[in-house]
Amino acid sequence: MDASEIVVLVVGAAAIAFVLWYFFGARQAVTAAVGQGGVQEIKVTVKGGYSPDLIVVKQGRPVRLDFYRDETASCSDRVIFGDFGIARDLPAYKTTPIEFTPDKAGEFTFTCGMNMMRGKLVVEE
Ligand SMILES: [Cu+2]
Repeated sequence: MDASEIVVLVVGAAAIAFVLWYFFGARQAVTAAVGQGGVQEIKVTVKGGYSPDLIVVKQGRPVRLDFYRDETASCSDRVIFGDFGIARDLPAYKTTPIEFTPDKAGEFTFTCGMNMMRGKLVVEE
């Protein structure tokens, strides 16, 4: 094996590591903080995506997701929780609270109106 082959191997391994990190490591699960009255509260920033995009809550307790939309791009002007029958407009540079009580456990995707931006709500029993 000469030097150029070693370089190719190292660069290849680094590229694979980057791809794994990008798709599997970048997501950070955020567990809702329980505020007054036992409401599980999470702030979500909407800017080219949802941050955080993986939210963990407990089943059967009220949840409040405060969506702050930090952009005017029309893609994100609506957020949809299809499994919970929720669709809400998100005005730009405003916080829109979405309140509901998850009555079922599981993993539920929430999306923008075009199904392009995605996040996941994990409801634990
Ligand atoms: Cu969109």
